[in-house]
Amino acid sequence: LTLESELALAADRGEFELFYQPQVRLVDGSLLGAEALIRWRHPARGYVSPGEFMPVVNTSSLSERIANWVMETACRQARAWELSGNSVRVAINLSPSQLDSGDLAHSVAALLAKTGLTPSLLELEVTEDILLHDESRVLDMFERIQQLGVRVLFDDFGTGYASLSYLKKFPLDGLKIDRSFVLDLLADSDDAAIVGSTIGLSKQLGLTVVAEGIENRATADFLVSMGCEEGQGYFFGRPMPAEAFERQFLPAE
Ligand code: G
Ligand code: G
Ligand code: MN
Ligand code: NA
Repeated sequence: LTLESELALAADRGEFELFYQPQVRLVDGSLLGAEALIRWRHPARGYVSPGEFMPVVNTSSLSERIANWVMETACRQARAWELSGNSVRVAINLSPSQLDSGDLAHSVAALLAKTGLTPSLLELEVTEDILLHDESRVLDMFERIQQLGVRVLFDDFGTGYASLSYLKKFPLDGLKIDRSFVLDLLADSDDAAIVGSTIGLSKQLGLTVVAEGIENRATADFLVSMGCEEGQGYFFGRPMPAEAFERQFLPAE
């Protein structure tokens, strides 16, 4: 069996799950939202991480099917949390296929209508590679997505293709500072310079800035001292199943 046909079977059998990692307000650790991250619950191997299978998914005919499943599952979860009185923003990672095939703005609008989710509780994370696609089409699509009230953030900011001029052109609500700049922030003065400048730039442009890869209190404090308000990382919580996320982060009813 090739990995691709194994993945098709896994999809048929419902072996994919979304894990949720908390995103918090750095000053007090209060919950703002969650990033949805796919896992494959393999019957023999246990949880398989997306790094091992998403590259295959993304270049196969399964890509659109799994991307749609991720988007729908995340929206349903966010809506369930909203109905229980918790406004948890849920962020999903877009797959390259979602930019090429069909009209993403239309699918997002349909999904919001179907689930009843408040649009501002949905966030789309896009990597800078998005800009390698047909530019005017992508810009138009994201303008319509943003007009729906859905938030759009650049993921892994600083590691990809974008030049700063795209920050002017692209309809954007925020930037996620890649964890490669954050993990060693306290020891590496180059990282500190890059992170500090990115925070300043974001603020000047009126963008939200979210730091990823925060693994300890001292890093969180340093980010706060540089003016970063939002963050995510193992210090606040690892990606976890929805039920564990609820137990740990949402008040009991
Ligand atoms: O969860 P983890 O750190 O192992 O994720 C590894 C990579 O897989 C990250 O770059 C993340 O953005 C990506 N990834 C996780 N879940 C999804 C998903 O649902 N869709 C897409 N396209 N990528 C995902
Ligand atoms: O590419 P993207 O930013 O979507 O990837 C998210 C990935 O980052 C997830 O696979 C998640 O497991 C990982 N991650 C989240 N927080 C931390 C952290 O504090 N440290 C490290 N090393 N990885 C993290
Ligand atoms: Mn991400
Ligand atoms: Na990242």
